[in-house]
Amino acid sequence: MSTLTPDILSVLEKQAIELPSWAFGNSGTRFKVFATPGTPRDPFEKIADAAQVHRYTALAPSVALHIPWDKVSDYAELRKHAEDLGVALGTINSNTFQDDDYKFGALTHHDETIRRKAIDHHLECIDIMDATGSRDLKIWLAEGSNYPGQNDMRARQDRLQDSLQQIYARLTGEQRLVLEYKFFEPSFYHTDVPDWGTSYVQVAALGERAMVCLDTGHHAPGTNIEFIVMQLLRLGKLGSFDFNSRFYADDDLIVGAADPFQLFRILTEVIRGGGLNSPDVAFMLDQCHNIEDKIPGQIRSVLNVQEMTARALLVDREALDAAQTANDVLAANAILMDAFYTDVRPALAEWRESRGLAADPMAAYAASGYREQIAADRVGGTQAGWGA
Ligand code: LRH
Ligand code: MN
Ligand code: MN
Repeated sequence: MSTLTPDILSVLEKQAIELPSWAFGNSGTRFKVFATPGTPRDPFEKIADAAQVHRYTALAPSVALHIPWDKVSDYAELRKHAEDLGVALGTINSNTFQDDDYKFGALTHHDETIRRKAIDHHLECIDIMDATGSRDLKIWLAEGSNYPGQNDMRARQDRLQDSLQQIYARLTGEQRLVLEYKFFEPSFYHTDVPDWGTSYVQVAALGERAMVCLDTGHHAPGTNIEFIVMQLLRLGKLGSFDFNSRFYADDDLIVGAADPFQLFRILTEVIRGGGLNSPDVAFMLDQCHNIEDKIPGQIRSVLNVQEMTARALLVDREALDAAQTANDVLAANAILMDAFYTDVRPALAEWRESRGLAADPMAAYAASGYREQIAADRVGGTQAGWGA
């Protein structure tokens, strides 16, 4: 355990990463959805699979739900099922992107009947939060336009604010609203919440319990995401992350797979801004496993976040401050790179064992027989929701 000090390990011990229920369903592209044997057939089975990830990593104590993908008749029963398996129900994600009525907008729609329906969907999500004990309502809007002149962009911002105010007013106690931005897709010309600035403007006008959600896959290529992280933390408005990684667009690949260095840089800013293990900043995954097995895909993902967090915790802050103050460009850069290039995997494996966990969670899961069991037990597993 040479590289990781007791101080660093005690920070790592508190790390919690929320899993998305939809990562356990079959998903794919618009070209093909490949089925995986053993795919869950309902939300109860998705939660059972998520609990496996927590069992082998101690990193994933909660599961986010997507409504209506995870609609059940009794949310108290679902909550009890989760708790019996050692996990909690987390963020509730609304969904206004798969209903014909929302073709031209939902919370921004000029037709008051449709806008009302979209607001009511969010109020129903908050009812669900009351039953599940969830704190956060996460809103991502697929709204926008494809052609210049198609819509009055400004009027849509005004209607969005009005809709969000009605939703925000229904929150009680510790509940929060987090608004996720995405620069394009499914709309291609304009998106109503395309960037962190728009999300910030919209949530700042609501109040303290409204925050921004940063999905790492939702930026133009080359965007300095860690700068956005820094700024939102500085403003006290970074509510949550949707972690994933991408090569080209919103690929939803395993976090840290495409660009581990970017993940390291993001986590370095999270630590710098006091966002690590802070109750204000929820760490979530938002991923799909199109061709790989889902449970190991999620295990790999949370381990990637843990590894890059450990490396970011190794940054010698004092030395870095001194180098920055001295305008020693190369020394400052070298201090960061020293931490990034430190292989923490052996130390983490040793630490896991010392806590009664398997040194290699991937291997332990593979040897457990769970995969074979669910493949035999479950027939006709569900799609995650995309195109469903
Ligand atoms: C949109 C998004 C959003 C949805 C999820 C399934 O691209 O990132 O968070 O809820 O994907
Ligand atoms: Mn997302
Ligand atoms: Mn996305």
